[in-house]
Amino acid sequence: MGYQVFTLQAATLEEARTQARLRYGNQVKVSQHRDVRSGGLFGLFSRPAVEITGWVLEPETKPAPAAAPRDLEETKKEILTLTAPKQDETLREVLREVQSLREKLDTREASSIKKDAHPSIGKIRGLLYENDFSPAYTEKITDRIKKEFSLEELEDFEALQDRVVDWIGESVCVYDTQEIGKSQVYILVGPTGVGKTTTIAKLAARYGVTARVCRDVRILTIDDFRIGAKEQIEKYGICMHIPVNMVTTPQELKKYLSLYRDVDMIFVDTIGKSPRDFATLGEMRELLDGAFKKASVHLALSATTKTVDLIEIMQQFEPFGYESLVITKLDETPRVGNIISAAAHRGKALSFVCDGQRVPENIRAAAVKQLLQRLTGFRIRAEHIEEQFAEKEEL
Ligand SMILES: Nc1nc2c(ncn2[C@@H]2O[C@H](COP(=O)(O)OP(=O)(O)OP(=O)(O)O)[C@@H](O)[C@H]2O)c(=O)[nH]1
Ligand SMILES: [Mg+2]
Repeated sequence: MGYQVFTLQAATLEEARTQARLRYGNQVKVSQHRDVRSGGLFGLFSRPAVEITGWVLEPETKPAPAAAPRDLEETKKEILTLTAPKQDETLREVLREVQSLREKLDTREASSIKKDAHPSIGKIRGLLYENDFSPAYTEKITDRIKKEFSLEELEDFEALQDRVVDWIGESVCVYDTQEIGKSQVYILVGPTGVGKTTTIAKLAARYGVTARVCRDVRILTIDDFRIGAKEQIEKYGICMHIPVNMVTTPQELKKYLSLYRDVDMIFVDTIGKSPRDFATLGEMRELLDGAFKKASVHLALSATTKTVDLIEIMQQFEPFGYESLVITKLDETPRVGNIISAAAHRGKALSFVCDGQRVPENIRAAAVKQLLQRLTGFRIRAEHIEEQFAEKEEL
């Protein structure tokens, strides 16, 4: 931006300013003025006048006129033309990706639906149901089949069911019964009538009478609630020559634990109460607390109990901190799916299974292969199972 300097004369200062404004615009600046004489000839007949000198900003170079709407449109088009191929390519790529994902999902869904409806899976579901496995356990197995087996592989039902039997076996956790001999006190808790007293008698005999190396054992019972309970366990004690004592208070329990401190093992039979009877459970827990430091607690469950009830019982007895499950009355049912499902659901290990009323015979350490052999409808390959789930010999 520049300046234009001007000089002009007029009769008066005011007139000179007006002329300047008229000629150069309102922005005109007058920097100085002086009195002069104007007109005349050789200095004669001249009139007094005023001369002003000033400056004015030179008009700016006008900006280019705004692009006409048409021009703008054209520019836009030009830009779009320049970038469009790139955008198109990216978009096409994204669309291709989406399409391929959708196809994959469709194929997977279709394959999952096809697998779900596959007769082999239907048959496995039927077999699991027949064996009393819980719906949740069955779902886990079928989900795993769908994940690990192709549609073609599902055609080979024998191979499929062999794998399922292996999976069932793998889901069973066996308690190391060698642990039992390590703690001096063995406490068996559980709901009413499941066979706690009978099992305590069987275990006392197993460790104190029939073992290769017999231990010095005692039986304590805290069941003074049920009529005949004391007599029942005393009878077993007399037959097996194992002393039986009844305790009703924590002090009494302490007294016996102190009295029997040199004894190898003390088996404690507990009161059979419904797991819903929290008050009694609480009292019993208090009573047992004195023994807990050197005791291991185990939960007796009947194989004839429904899966949901088994799970609830396991939950209710959790405050006792039981280490394993003792399954009784296995002789009363051919099905083991409920036990396997419930134990797997709560992540509990099985220590012993009882399959009859006879003391001391009807008890053995839990073994995966024995449970699998009880599965009905499945092809059980004895040799393979023996190999796959070989348990160590105990005692
Ligand atoms: N068939 C079968 N019966 C059993 C087994 N274990 C125990 N019984 C029977 O189940 C019934 C109850 O057994 P108990 O040992 O008294 O059961 P409990 O859990 O001590 O019962 P409460 O003390 O009343 O809670 C008895 O008739 C036992 O002979 C078993 O493994 N199989
Ligand atoms: Mg009892």
